[in-house]
Amino acid sequence: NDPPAWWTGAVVYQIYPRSFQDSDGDGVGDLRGVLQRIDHLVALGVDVVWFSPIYRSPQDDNGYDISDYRDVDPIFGTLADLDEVVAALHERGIKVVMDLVVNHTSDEHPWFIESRSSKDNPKRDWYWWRPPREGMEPGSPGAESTNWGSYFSGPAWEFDRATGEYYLHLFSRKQPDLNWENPEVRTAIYDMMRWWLDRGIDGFRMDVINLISKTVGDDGSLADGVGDGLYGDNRAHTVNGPRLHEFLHEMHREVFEGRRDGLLLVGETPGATVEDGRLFTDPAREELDMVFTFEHMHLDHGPGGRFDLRPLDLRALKATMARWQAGLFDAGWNALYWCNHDQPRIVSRFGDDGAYRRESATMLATVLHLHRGTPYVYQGEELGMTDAHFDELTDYRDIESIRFAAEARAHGRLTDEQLVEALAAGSRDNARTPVQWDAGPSAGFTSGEPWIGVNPNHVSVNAEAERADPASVFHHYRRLIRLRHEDRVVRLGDFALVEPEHPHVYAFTRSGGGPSLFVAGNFSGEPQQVTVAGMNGARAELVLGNYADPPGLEGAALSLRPWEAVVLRAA
Ligand code: TEU
Repeated sequence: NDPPAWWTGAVVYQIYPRSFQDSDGDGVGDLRGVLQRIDHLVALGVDVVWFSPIYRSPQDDNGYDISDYRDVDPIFGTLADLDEVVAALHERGIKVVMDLVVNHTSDEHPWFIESRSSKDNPKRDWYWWRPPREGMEPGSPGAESTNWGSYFSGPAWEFDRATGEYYLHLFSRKQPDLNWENPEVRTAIYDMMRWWLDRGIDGFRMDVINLISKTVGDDGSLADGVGDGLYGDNRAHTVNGPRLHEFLHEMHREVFEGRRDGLLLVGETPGATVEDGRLFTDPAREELDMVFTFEHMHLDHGPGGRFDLRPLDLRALKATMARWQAGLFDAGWNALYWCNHDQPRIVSRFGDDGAYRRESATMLATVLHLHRGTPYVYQGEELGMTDAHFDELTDYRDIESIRFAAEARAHGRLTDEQLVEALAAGSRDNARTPVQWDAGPSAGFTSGEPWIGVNPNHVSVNAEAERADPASVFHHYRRLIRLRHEDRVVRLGDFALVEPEHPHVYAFTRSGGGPSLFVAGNFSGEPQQVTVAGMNGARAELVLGNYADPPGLEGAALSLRPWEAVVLRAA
């Protein structure tokens, strides 16, 4: 990037509005609640806010099922409220990125209501409709036109009795997939995107954007996935489909041409490899600025995926992150994250949310934020918020978790006890408990009955307490963000792992464009040793640590306490 794009030195904060701050006592967060908390964002020092969807929606998948792209859902407020929030953030130099969910709509979107009304409706081909498989009883298991499974359990096809055909939904049955092969669909989406840019927003986070191109035969046929079981797999046929880059480049031309500067375009790309990442983010290709990879978020998945978490092998994490650092170094850019609304809280997942919550949360933050890329902070991550640790199935709200539990019970795969354990480790609801603002009732999130349980540890883990404690997770994130703003090496320096085979220490250097940095994080509750590289350890300056006193440094030999993080700068 020459000169480097503005987002190479930016930090993005993700707000999941329904769990951020409630202003009207209905127990669900809303836009006027965001206005109450802008000082928190300013104190943290973030440059961009990304809002998870606030559009009109039946809320089947908490807003990722949109029924009107050009209106705000009443539970979040009004378009006027949104304009006020955007203006308030812009006044403070904070950009606003909206969530773009265009792989699918809600089944209550007028487009789908028309499409399903009859086989010859002009919008029939705006979605994926297919007759039952030859010779199969309509509506019976296996009659679907492919064996594709939904990401939310069960088949990816729903039988529509009125017209005797199935429609495709990679997610819930209330989220029918749009047919991007149809130019009318693409035109309608580009119109909507321009409408949002005209309202002054600063970019988009594009939901599962690499699923929009499906592999279709000349005769319109879709092929079975290669996974086993009745509803085998859809990833083989819906990830990075044949026209994906064509569509993204067309979108870039139709929507962003001539208004590109100052925007942030980040794609959510499950299943993308580093090579895909280069194709998406090489500026010369005019597609996206950066993408969220999932590779590092699947390293602790057993065969059962997110509900079958295993201990993390740190060497695998280091290798994956280093591959993405190297792969996008000379062309493209990394989005850096541990947390979002779909992932368990990182301090519970890769750290220690008990005795060493503060140390492990700040260590994890230091390691991530010192990589080359744009860091994303998910609401509450800056407080070291932990998983929910729910102990009842009725505590859960997320459709993915609820359907997983229903399927697992229906097939007797897991006992209820095993199910509670699986969800407690892997459910997306771990990230969706209300932000913990203070030690008061409902953690200051709502004066009403919260839509989902508030974590009882809010009495000690909360923004008010952390703002008052200079050693808190909050202030550590604030220092990391300031360091990125101030130090060009953090922003653009080369990345190189140190002691890649060390099973418990994540160490690396950043160099070029200024004094080199050496970063080390102890991913264990035991003392560890590592050798300082890239500088004379004895003369290095301690830029940032997460213990009150400096680490043990004898020459180049660095001793790390449990979950200790250290950033050294060459003299
Ligand atoms: O997530 C897509 C996605 O990859 C995750 O849902 C993941 O595949 C799933 O949790 C399986 O473990 C995006 C949004 O971030 C998510 O909240 C939506 O539910 C989904 O798309 C559909 O819009």
